[in-house]
Amino acid sequence: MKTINTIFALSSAYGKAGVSVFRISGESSYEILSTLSNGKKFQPNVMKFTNIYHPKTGILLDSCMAVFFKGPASYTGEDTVELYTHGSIAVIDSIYDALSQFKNARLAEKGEFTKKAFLNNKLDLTQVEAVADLIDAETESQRKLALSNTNGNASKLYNSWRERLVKILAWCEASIDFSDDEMPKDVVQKNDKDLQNLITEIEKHIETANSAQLIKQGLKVAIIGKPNVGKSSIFNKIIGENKAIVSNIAGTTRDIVDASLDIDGFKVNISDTAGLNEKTNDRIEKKGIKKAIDTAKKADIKIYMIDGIRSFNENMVDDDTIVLFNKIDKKQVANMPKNIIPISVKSGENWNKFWNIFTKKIKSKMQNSADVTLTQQRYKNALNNCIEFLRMAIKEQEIDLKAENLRLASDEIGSITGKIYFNELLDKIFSSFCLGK
Ligand SMILES: Nc1nc2c(ncn2[C@@H]2O[C@H](COP(=O)(O)OP(=O)(O)O)[C@@H](O)[C@H]2O)c(=O)[nH]1
Ligand SMILES: [Mg+2]
Repeated sequence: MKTINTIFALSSAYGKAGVSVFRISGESSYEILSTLSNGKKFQPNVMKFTNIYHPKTGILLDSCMAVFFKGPASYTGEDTVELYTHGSIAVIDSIYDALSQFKNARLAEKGEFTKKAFLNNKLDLTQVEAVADLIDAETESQRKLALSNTNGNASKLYNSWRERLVKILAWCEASIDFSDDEMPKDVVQKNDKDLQNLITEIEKHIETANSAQLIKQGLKVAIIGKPNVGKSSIFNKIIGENKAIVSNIAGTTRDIVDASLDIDGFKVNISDTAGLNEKTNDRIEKKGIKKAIDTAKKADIKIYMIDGIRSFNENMVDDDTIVLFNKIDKKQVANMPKNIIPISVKSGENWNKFWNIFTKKIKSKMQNSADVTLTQQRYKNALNNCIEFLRMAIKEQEIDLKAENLRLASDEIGSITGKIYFNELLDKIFSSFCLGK
């Protein structure tokens, strides 16, 4: 049986919209477009207005714009058609029905268009994963991070490392075949030095892995302090809605209240916590306090709030803590310590001062997202393995074992871009895609 390799899917979201986009990719895509449009002719890359008719009943389904891309000059590398229809559920359903009539085409699997692009060498795996990240991007920094790798920044870096390794490997293999007199002097020492330099570069690169995690998953901010100081009030003010209950009854906030928001293009996960009330005997409140302490430990930035100097606890403060003295509309404090910002959440006094310090701290935690290429945990694992093999290669005296370790090291880097790939890995990567991409 011949496998059907022409695929189709709705590439935009299913639902009511101005326009919906269908993609068809594979050798039969032009023929399908021609049939749907009653024999109209299409030039590659030229968008044309056309009516679309049902291939069985001949009923007019929609008037739309259509474009044909001749492979390999297309996203997938194959002949591809895109239809820009009216974005109505009825139109979408009718076009799905029309496309299903063709025996030489089938519905695409998740991520299959991008998988074709990978298999046809239009994209490598770092670009494929960046496409998925770009589709998921919610903030400006996530967009920049993903776009940088979509454009091949990770590919360039990892390919250049792999090429360096392959060159050294070539020297090793040459010295297996040739006698010492035929080889340039000091070649082994020079190569070992190059390998050591590469290890240092890779190690430095691995240090940026946390930046990508912070950009993708969001920076964690915890608001902590004694009961009734105004933690829930500032939490609500930061997120711009009344999500946490504010009251003058101590112990009102007992569980963690979380919210995610976009601050100056960065994803920030902020948590309001239960007041740290050492005196309580309430079992539930005690549990809440334990959770508050755990949340503070995991936070990248802490906002520690007080409303009296006497209750100020130095031990709560580290480099990542912003200390706020709240309620200055009620009481002013003379000789406020320098590292404490006086504020009134209620009246808004000094709000801008706090906000500037807060956003500066957020930015200082984030590397420029366009410079980070280590965006996936699997790159980090592969690079750590690569370093192990490089260390073994340097130590190894036997030249053929040295070569073998270099080969393994270069395969680890190759697995990042997909120069060496395994079906399992591909299935895992493409299964996270949406339909039509
Ligand atoms: N005067 C004054 N009262 C405030 C201010 N911020 C919060 N409060 C009040 O302090 C009480 C406790 O606030 P809340 O946000 O629930 O404190 P939390 O227990 O730390 O979460 C409430 O009655 C708030 O209205 C402020 O800046 N000035
Ligand atoms: Mg509270």
